[in-house]
Parts: sequence; C-alpha cells; structure tokens
Amino acid sequence: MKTALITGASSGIGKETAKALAEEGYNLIICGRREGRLNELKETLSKKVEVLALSFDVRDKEEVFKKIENLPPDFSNIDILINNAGNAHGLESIQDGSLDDWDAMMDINVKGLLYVSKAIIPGMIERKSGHIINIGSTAGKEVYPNGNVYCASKHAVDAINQGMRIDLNGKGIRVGAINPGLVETEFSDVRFKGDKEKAKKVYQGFKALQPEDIADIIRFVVTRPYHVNIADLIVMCTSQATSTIVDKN
Ligand code: NDP
Ligand code: 8X3
Repeated sequence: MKTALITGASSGIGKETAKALAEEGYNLIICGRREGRLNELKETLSKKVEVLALSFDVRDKEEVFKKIENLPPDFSNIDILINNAGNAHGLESIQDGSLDDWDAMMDINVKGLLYVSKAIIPGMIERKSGHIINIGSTAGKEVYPNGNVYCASKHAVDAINQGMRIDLNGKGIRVGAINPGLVETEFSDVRFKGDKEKAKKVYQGFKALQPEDIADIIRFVVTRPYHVNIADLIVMCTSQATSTIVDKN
C-alpha cells in the first residue's frame, strides 16, 4: 500500500485531503504543529488505514530532517508528498507590512516547503518513483492589492513547482501544483490574526470553494495512471473570476 505525507494536515485543505486519501486506502503521515488535532484525526482515520501523526514546524530545518530521516520503517518510503502547509499573515500595503509577517510567509510557504521536499526527494529518486503535489494559489498567478509578500511566496511556489518538474524529469517522479482561489478554511483566521468577524466576511455573499473540493481534486490527481501528470491546475469557485473580481450579492 502507498504512503502519502501531507503537511498542514491539522486543518483545512490538508485535513480534508487526509480524509480523502484514507478513503482511497493510502497510509498517511499527517503533519502540522498542533499535535492534539493530528492525534484526533489519526484516531478517526486509523480505522481505515495506517496513520502516523508527525508534529513539527516546517520552519525548523533541523527538526524537519530529524523527523523525516527517523520515520518508522513502515512509513519510511513516501510515495506521495503533498506540500500544503502554509498561510497568509496580514493583508497590508508594502509600506505598512510587518517584518514578522513577511518572515512567517517566506519561512513557512517557501523555505518550509523546500526543507520538507529536500528531506523526501532523495528517497523518491532512489526508488525511481514518487509524486509531489505543491499547493500554490491563484496568488501565485496574479498579484492583488496588499497581497504583496503572500503573492510573492506563492509565485515562488509556482517557480519551485516548475523547477522540481524540470530537475526531476527522467527520475520517475511526478510533480504538479494545484492553485486554488478562495477556499473557506482557517486561512483568513490566520491572516487576520484570530479576528473571526473579519475572516468570516471574506467568504460572505457567495459560495466559496470548500476544503473538500480541493481534497477531491487531489484525490483525482493522485489516482491517475502513472503516465499522467497533472502539472498545474487553477481552480476557483464559480463566483470568482480573478483575485479581485468576485460576484457577491
Ligand atoms: P488552514 O489555515 O486551514 O491550514 C493551514 C495548515 O498549515 C494547518 O494545518 C497548519 O497547521 C499548517 N501550518 C501553518 N504553518 C505551519 C508551520 N510553521 N509548520 C507546520 N505546519 C504549518 O489553511 P488552508 O487549508 O486554506 O491552507 C492550506 C494551503 O492552501 C496553504 O498553503 C495556503 O496558502 C493554500 N491556499 C489556501 C487558499 C484559501 O483560500 N484557503 C487558497 C489558495 C491556496 P498547524 O497550525 O497545526 O501547524
Ligand atoms: C489564498 C487565496 O485570494 O486569499 O491563497 O490569496 S487568496
């Protein structure tokens, strides 16, 4: 049976992806910082498949390598890596943005994704087999007002996705990105630092994508025959045309 490692599995897209892949029979390594949430999810999904909850901060490169290099034997061959952990921190103009928010976004969304990938790719190369799915964003395809550094981090994911696909060509490893538009998760709670009212307003007046929608697409992507690689996919809710054009009533 195949094993998938999902970063950011403690909520939103990552959590729903874990559920979807458990239904498909994949054994899972679910990652995130909030251990309690990971253990809860593990308890539910363990009824279907083998699950390992692995708690680490993707920013901590030593911890990333230590955790991944010391996986128990049953989980050490990772077939699918879903680079999903990430968030926006703040929504400020470039002149008003906070340095701490900028560090968080670049360190988590870009460098964290690189550390986890660097720890897992050698095994995939050795086994001449693997599948990496990078969760980008429409923010990696266009820039919107006050999105500056978050958009930069997701444009970097877009470039890394292309770079991985080029460098890993011929090594038996599939690489592709899924770039969602507005998805109703804890994303805006994090962006607005726990201001629930402000976060809720982001998804009011239209039907936003739900994390299950993206999980369903990831399920489709990983279950294609080996010769089929979904390289780059943009998905928005029907009400959304661009980052700034959303049909709200
Ligand atoms: P959530 O806030 O619901 O989930 C974010 C996940 O990332 C959590 O599981 C969180 O776990 C994890 N995470 C955040 N920081 C770290 C860290 N330092 N170390 C380890 N894990 C971390 O948001 P989404 O599900 O929406 O976001 C998932 C991905 O989808 C992100 O990359 C986001 O940029 C992208 N995306 C989201 C969109 C949206 O509109 N929601 C649209 C386009 C892309 P924990 O806090 O436990 O560490
Ligand atoms: C999340 C979507 O539009 O908030 O990446 O940047 S958006």
